[in-house]
Amino acid sequence: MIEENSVSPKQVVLEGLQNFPARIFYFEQIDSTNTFLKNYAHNHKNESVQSLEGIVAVADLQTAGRGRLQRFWHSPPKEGCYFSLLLTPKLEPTKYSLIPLMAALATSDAILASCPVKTDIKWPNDILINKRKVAGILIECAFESDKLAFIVVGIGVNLSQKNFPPNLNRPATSLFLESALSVDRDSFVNLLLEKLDSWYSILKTASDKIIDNWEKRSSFAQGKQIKFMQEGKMLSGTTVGLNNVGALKVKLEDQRQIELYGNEIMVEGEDICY
Ligand code: BT5
Repeated sequence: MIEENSVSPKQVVLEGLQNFPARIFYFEQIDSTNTFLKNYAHNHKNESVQSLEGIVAVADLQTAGRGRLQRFWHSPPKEGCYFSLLLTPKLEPTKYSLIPLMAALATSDAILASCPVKTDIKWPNDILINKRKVAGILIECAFESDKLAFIVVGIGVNLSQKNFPPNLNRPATSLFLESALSVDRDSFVNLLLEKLDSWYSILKTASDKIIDNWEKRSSFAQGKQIKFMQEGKMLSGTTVGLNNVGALKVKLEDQRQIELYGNEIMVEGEDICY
Protein backbone atom coordinates (compact mmCIF):
# COMPACT_ATOMS: atom_id res chain seq x y z
CA MET A 1 0.00 0.00 0.00
CA ILE A 2 1.36 3.46 -0.74
CA GLU A 3 1.35 6.33 1.74
CA GLU A 4 -1.51 8.25 0.21
CA ASN A 5 -3.99 5.47 1.03
CA SER A 6 -6.03 5.94 4.21
CA VAL A 7 -4.19 4.17 7.01
CA SER A 8 -7.16 2.44 8.60
CA PRO A 9 -10.08 2.14 6.24
CA LYS A 10 -13.55 1.55 7.63
CA GLN A 11 -14.50 -2.14 7.33
CA VAL A 12 -18.01 -3.51 6.86
CA VAL A 13 -19.17 -7.09 6.30
CA LEU A 14 -22.15 -7.69 4.01
CA GLU A 15 -23.78 -11.06 4.81
CA GLY A 16 -26.52 -12.79 2.87
CA LEU A 17 -24.75 -13.31 -0.46
CA GLN A 18 -24.72 -16.84 -1.91
CA ASN A 19 -21.02 -17.14 -2.70
CA PHE A 20 -19.16 -15.27 0.05
CA PRO A 21 -19.63 -12.75 2.86
CA ALA A 22 -18.36 -9.49 1.31
CA ARG A 23 -15.72 -7.85 3.49
CA ILE A 24 -15.65 -4.23 2.35
CA PHE A 25 -12.75 -1.82 3.00
CA TYR A 26 -13.92 1.78 2.57
CA PHE A 27 -11.13 4.28 1.81
CA GLU A 28 -11.43 8.05 1.79
CA GLN A 29 -8.60 8.11 -0.72
CA ILE A 30 -6.55 5.49 -2.50
CA ASP A 31 -4.32 5.23 -5.57
CA SER A 32 -6.48 2.54 -7.19
CA THR A 33 -8.88 0.04 -5.62
CA ASN A 34 -7.64 -2.59 -8.12
CA THR A 35 -4.01 -2.01 -7.11
CA PHE A 36 -4.96 -2.30 -3.43
CA LEU A 37 -6.63 -5.70 -3.95
CA LYS A 38 -3.80 -7.03 -6.13
CA ASN A 39 -1.33 -6.15 -3.38
CA TYR A 40 -3.67 -7.55 -0.74
CA ALA A 41 -3.93 -10.89 -2.58
CA HIS A 42 -0.14 -11.10 -3.02
CA ASN A 43 0.47 -10.23 0.65
CA HIS A 44 -2.04 -12.84 1.87
CA LYS A 45 -1.30 -15.58 -0.63
CA ASN A 46 -0.54 -18.15 2.08
CA GLU A 47 -4.03 -17.81 3.51
CA SER A 48 -6.93 -19.99 2.42
CA VAL A 49 -8.61 -19.27 -0.86
CA GLN A 50 -11.93 -18.78 0.98
CA SER A 51 -10.48 -16.02 3.13
CA LEU A 52 -9.55 -13.99 0.04
CA GLU A 53 -12.76 -14.44 -1.91
CA GLY A 54 -15.17 -11.54 -1.38
CA ILE A 55 -12.70 -8.90 -0.20
CA VAL A 56 -13.91 -5.55 -1.59
CA ALA A 57 -12.27 -2.14 -1.82
CA VAL A 58 -14.31 1.04 -2.28
CA ALA A 59 -12.91 4.59 -2.32
CA ASP A 60 -14.33 8.11 -2.27
CA LEU A 61 -11.46 9.22 -4.50
CA GLN A 62 -8.79 7.48 -6.59
CA THR A 63 -5.57 9.36 -7.26
CA ALA A 64 -4.44 6.89 -9.94
CA GLY A 65 -7.62 5.16 -11.15
CA ARG A 66 -6.72 2.87 -14.03
CA GLY A 67 -8.44 1.79 -17.24
CA ARG A 68 -7.24 -0.92 -19.62
CA LEU A 69 -4.01 -0.66 -21.65
CA GLN A 70 -2.37 1.92 -19.32
CA ARG A 71 -5.32 4.29 -19.68
CA PHE A 72 -6.72 6.29 -16.74
CA TRP A 73 -10.08 6.34 -15.01
CA HIS A 74 -11.24 9.83 -14.03
CA SER A 75 -12.18 9.46 -10.35
CA PRO A 76 -13.24 12.78 -8.80
CA PRO A 77 -14.03 12.80 -5.04
CA LYS A 78 -17.46 11.45 -4.05
CA GLU A 79 -18.89 11.66 -7.56
CA GLY A 80 -18.42 8.06 -8.65
CA CYS A 81 -18.42 4.50 -7.42
CA TYR A 82 -14.82 3.21 -7.42
CA PHE A 83 -15.14 -0.44 -6.57
CA SER A 84 -13.06 -3.64 -6.78
CA LEU A 85 -13.90 -7.23 -5.81
CA LEU A 86 -11.42 -10.05 -5.26
CA LEU A 87 -12.49 -13.51 -6.48
CA THR A 88 -10.69 -16.86 -6.36
CA PRO A 89 -12.96 -19.08 -8.44
CA LYS A 90 -12.36 -22.68 -9.39
CA LEU A 91 -13.44 -22.42 -13.01
CA GLU A 92 -12.78 -24.36 -16.16
CA PRO A 93 -10.33 -22.28 -18.23
CA THR A 94 -12.93 -21.91 -21.01
CA LYS A 95 -15.00 -19.78 -18.63
CA TYR A 96 -12.26 -17.27 -17.77
CA SER A 97 -13.11 -15.07 -20.74
CA LEU A 98 -16.74 -14.83 -19.58
CA ILE A 99 -15.75 -12.96 -16.40
CA PRO A 100 -15.72 -9.51 -18.11
CA LEU A 101 -19.16 -10.24 -19.59
CA MET A 102 -20.45 -11.34 -16.17
CA ALA A 103 -19.19 -8.09 -14.63
CA ALA A 104 -20.89 -6.05 -17.38
CA LEU A 105 -24.23 -7.80 -16.80
CA ALA A 106 -24.02 -7.21 -13.04
CA THR A 107 -23.09 -3.54 -13.49
CA SER A 108 -25.88 -3.02 -15.99
CA ASP A 109 -28.36 -4.69 -13.57
CA ALA A 110 -27.23 -2.51 -10.66
CA ILE A 111 -27.67 0.63 -12.80
CA LEU A 112 -31.12 -0.46 -14.01
CA ALA A 113 -32.19 -1.17 -10.42
CA SER A 114 -31.01 2.30 -9.30
CA CYS A 115 -32.60 4.60 -11.85
CA PRO A 116 -34.92 4.63 -14.87
CA VAL A 117 -32.45 4.53 -17.76
CA LYS A 118 -31.71 2.23 -20.71
CA THR A 119 -28.24 0.73 -20.80
CA ASP A 120 -26.26 -0.75 -23.64
CA ILE A 121 -23.10 -2.87 -23.35
CA LYS A 122 -20.29 -2.14 -25.74
CA TRP A 123 -18.22 -5.23 -26.35
CA PRO A 124 -16.70 -6.45 -24.18
CA ASN A 125 -17.78 -4.55 -21.09
CA ASP A 126 -18.29 -0.79 -21.31
CA ILE A 127 -21.70 0.33 -20.10
CA LEU A 128 -23.26 3.08 -22.20
CA ILE A 129 -26.36 5.20 -21.78
CA ASN A 130 -27.45 7.12 -24.89
CA LYS A 131 -24.12 6.18 -26.54
CA ARG A 132 -22.13 7.76 -23.67
CA LYS A 133 -19.93 5.78 -21.32
CA VAL A 134 -21.29 5.64 -17.77
CA ALA A 135 -19.21 2.73 -16.45
CA GLY A 136 -15.96 0.94 -17.23
CA ILE A 137 -14.61 -2.40 -16.08
CA LEU A 138 -11.02 -3.49 -15.53
CA ILE A 139 -10.44 -7.21 -14.93
CA GLU A 140 -6.98 -8.21 -13.70
CA CYS A 141 -6.00 -11.86 -13.19
CA ALA A 142 -3.00 -13.60 -11.62
CA PHE A 143 -2.00 -17.14 -12.56
CA GLU A 144 0.10 -19.68 -10.71
CA SER A 145 1.52 -22.19 -13.20
CA ASP A 146 -1.49 -22.33 -15.53
CA LYS A 147 -4.06 -22.11 -12.71
CA LEU A 148 -6.03 -18.96 -12.00
CA ALA A 149 -4.87 -17.72 -8.58
CA PHE A 150 -7.17 -14.70 -8.26
CA ILE A 151 -9.14 -12.14 -10.22
CA VAL A 152 -9.75 -8.50 -9.37
CA VAL A 153 -12.99 -7.17 -10.87
CA GLY A 154 -12.66 -3.36 -10.93
CA ILE A 155 -15.75 -1.31 -11.72
CA GLY A 156 -16.00 2.47 -12.05
CA VAL A 157 -19.50 3.98 -12.34
CA ASN A 158 -20.18 7.70 -12.84
CA LEU A 159 -22.87 8.56 -10.30
CA SER A 160 -23.23 12.31 -9.82
CA GLN A 161 -20.81 14.10 -12.17
CA LYS A 162 -22.33 17.12 -13.90
CA ASN A 163 -19.46 17.51 -16.35
CA PHE A 164 -16.30 15.75 -17.50
CA PRO A 165 -12.82 17.01 -18.39
CA PRO A 166 -12.01 17.35 -22.11
CA ASN A 167 -9.07 14.93 -21.81
CA LEU A 168 -11.47 11.97 -21.67
CA ASN A 169 -11.64 12.37 -25.46
CA ARG A 170 -14.85 10.41 -25.67
CA PRO A 171 -18.49 10.94 -24.67
CA ALA A 172 -19.14 10.28 -20.97
CA THR A 173 -22.20 10.56 -18.78
CA SER A 174 -23.36 9.93 -15.21
CA LEU A 175 -26.51 8.49 -13.67
CA PHE A 176 -27.39 11.99 -12.46
CA LEU A 177 -27.08 13.50 -15.95
CA GLU A 178 -29.26 10.75 -17.41
CA SER A 179 -31.95 10.47 -14.72
CA ALA A 180 -31.67 13.60 -12.52
CA LEU A 181 -31.52 11.19 -9.56
CA SER A 182 -28.84 11.21 -6.87
CA VAL A 183 -27.83 7.60 -6.43
CA ASP A 184 -26.28 6.92 -3.03
CA ARG A 185 -22.81 5.39 -3.40
CA ASP A 186 -23.04 2.94 -0.49
CA SER A 187 -26.47 1.65 -1.54
CA PHE A 188 -25.10 1.26 -5.07
CA VAL A 189 -22.14 -0.78 -3.76
CA ASN A 190 -24.51 -3.17 -1.97
CA LEU A 191 -26.65 -3.53 -5.07
CA LEU A 192 -23.60 -4.13 -7.24
CA LEU A 193 -22.42 -6.87 -4.85
CA GLU A 194 -25.82 -8.57 -4.93
CA LYS A 195 -25.85 -8.53 -8.73
CA LEU A 196 -22.23 -9.72 -9.00
CA ASP A 197 -22.98 -12.53 -6.55
CA SER A 198 -25.95 -13.75 -8.53
CA TRP A 199 -24.20 -13.56 -11.95
CA TYR A 200 -21.17 -15.30 -10.38
CA SER A 201 -23.44 -18.25 -9.43
CA ILE A 202 -24.71 -18.33 -13.01
CA LEU A 203 -21.14 -18.25 -14.37
CA LYS A 204 -20.26 -21.30 -12.27
CA THR A 205 -23.37 -23.36 -13.05
CA ALA A 206 -24.96 -22.21 -16.34
CA SER A 207 -22.45 -20.08 -18.18
CA ASP A 208 -24.34 -20.21 -21.51
CA LYS A 209 -26.83 -17.84 -19.84
CA ILE A 210 -24.05 -15.25 -19.61
CA ILE A 211 -23.65 -15.33 -23.41
CA ASP A 212 -27.44 -15.28 -24.03
CA ASN A 213 -28.07 -12.38 -21.68
CA TRP A 214 -25.10 -10.39 -22.92
CA GLU A 215 -26.38 -10.78 -26.49
CA LYS A 216 -29.87 -9.62 -25.47
CA ARG A 217 -28.53 -6.55 -23.63
CA SER A 218 -26.02 -5.29 -26.19
CA SER A 219 -26.72 -3.50 -29.45
CA PHE A 220 -23.18 -4.51 -30.43
CA ALA A 221 -23.99 -8.24 -30.54
CA GLN A 222 -25.76 -8.48 -33.90
CA GLY A 223 -25.75 -6.43 -37.07
CA LYS A 224 -23.48 -3.60 -35.87
CA GLN A 225 -21.17 -2.18 -38.53
CA ILE A 226 -17.81 -1.92 -36.81
CA LYS A 227 -14.17 -1.31 -37.58
CA PHE A 228 -11.08 -2.41 -35.71
CA MET A 229 -7.32 -2.83 -36.06
CA GLN A 230 -6.02 -6.32 -36.85
CA GLU A 231 -2.31 -6.95 -37.49
CA GLY A 232 -1.73 -3.27 -38.29
CA LYS A 233 -4.66 -3.00 -40.74
CA MET A 234 -8.04 -1.30 -40.21
CA LEU A 235 -10.77 -3.84 -41.05
CA SER A 236 -14.55 -3.40 -41.27
CA GLY A 237 -17.35 -5.87 -40.75
CA THR A 238 -20.73 -6.65 -39.24
CA THR A 239 -21.17 -8.33 -35.87
CA VAL A 240 -22.89 -11.74 -35.81
CA GLY A 241 -23.04 -12.65 -32.10
CA LEU A 242 -20.66 -14.14 -29.55
CA ASN A 243 -19.02 -17.56 -29.66
CA ASN A 244 -19.19 -19.88 -26.63
CA VAL A 245 -16.18 -18.26 -24.92
CA GLY A 246 -17.46 -14.71 -25.39
CA ALA A 247 -15.42 -13.67 -28.44
CA LEU A 248 -17.24 -11.31 -30.83
CA LYS A 249 -17.92 -12.89 -34.24
CA VAL A 250 -17.56 -10.51 -37.18
CA LYS A 251 -18.40 -11.04 -40.84
CA LEU A 252 -15.86 -9.12 -42.91
CA GLU A 253 -16.64 -7.30 -46.15
CA ASP A 254 -15.11 -10.22 -48.11
CA GLN A 255 -17.59 -12.56 -46.29
CA ARG A 256 -14.90 -14.23 -44.17
CA GLN A 257 -15.90 -14.63 -40.51
CA ILE A 258 -13.42 -13.91 -37.73
CA GLU A 259 -13.54 -13.76 -33.94
CA LEU A 260 -12.31 -10.83 -31.89
CA TYR A 261 -10.87 -11.43 -28.44
CA GLY A 262 -9.27 -8.30 -27.04
CA ASN A 263 -9.51 -5.77 -29.86
CA GLU A 264 -10.86 -2.26 -29.43
CA ILE A 265 -13.83 -1.75 -31.74
CA MET A 266 -15.29 1.41 -33.22
CA VAL A 267 -18.72 1.92 -34.73
CA GLU A 268 -18.54 2.52 -38.49
CA GLY A 269 -19.41 6.16 -39.21
CA GLU A 270 -18.95 7.33 -35.58
CA ASP A 271 -15.31 8.11 -35.09
CA ILE A 272 -15.58 7.47 -31.40
CA CYS A 273 -13.70 4.90 -29.43
CA TYR A 274 -15.42 4.50 -26.05
C1 BT5 B 1 -12.15 1.14 -18.49
O1 BT5 B 1 -10.97 1.22 -19.18
O2 BT5 B 1 -13.21 1.54 -18.88
C2 BT5 B 1 -11.97 0.49 -17.12
C3 BT5 B 1 -12.20 1.46 -16.00
C4 BT5 B 1 -12.16 0.78 -14.65
C5 BT5 B 1 -12.18 1.76 -13.53
C6 BT5 B 1 -12.30 1.09 -12.19
S1 BT5 B 1 -12.57 2.22 -10.90
C7 BT5 B 1 -12.27 1.01 -9.71
C8 BT5 B 1 -11.12 0.17 -10.23
N1 BT5 B 1 -9.85 0.73 -9.82
C9 BT5 B 1 -9.15 1.16 -10.88
O3 BT5 B 1 -8.02 1.69 -10.82
N2 BT5 B 1 -9.84 0.91 -12.02
C10 BT5 B 1 -11.08 0.27 -11.75
P1 BT5 B 1 -10.88 1.65 -20.71
O4 BT5 B 1 -11.85 0.86 -21.54
O5 BT5 B 1 -9.43 1.54 -21.01
O6 BT5 B 1 -11.37 3.13 -20.74
C11 BT5 B 1 -10.55 4.17 -20.27
C12 BT5 B 1 -10.88 5.40 -21.10
O7 BT5 B 1 -12.22 5.86 -20.75
C13 BT5 B 1 -9.95 6.56 -20.83
O8 BT5 B 1 -8.88 6.55 -21.74
C14 BT5 B 1 -10.85 7.79 -21.04
O9 BT5 B 1 -10.89 8.13 -22.44
C15 BT5 B 1 -12.25 7.27 -20.68
N3 BT5 B 1 -12.59 7.61 -19.30
C16 BT5 B 1 -11.77 7.81 -18.25
N4 BT5 B 1 -12.48 8.08 -17.14
C17 BT5 B 1 -13.78 8.04 -17.50
C18 BT5 B 1 -14.98 8.22 -16.78
N5 BT5 B 1 -15.00 8.47 -15.47
N6 BT5 B 1 -16.14 8.11 -17.49
C19 BT5 B 1 -16.16 7.83 -18.81
N7 BT5 B 1 -15.05 7.66 -19.53
C20 BT5 B 1 -13.85 7.75 -18.89
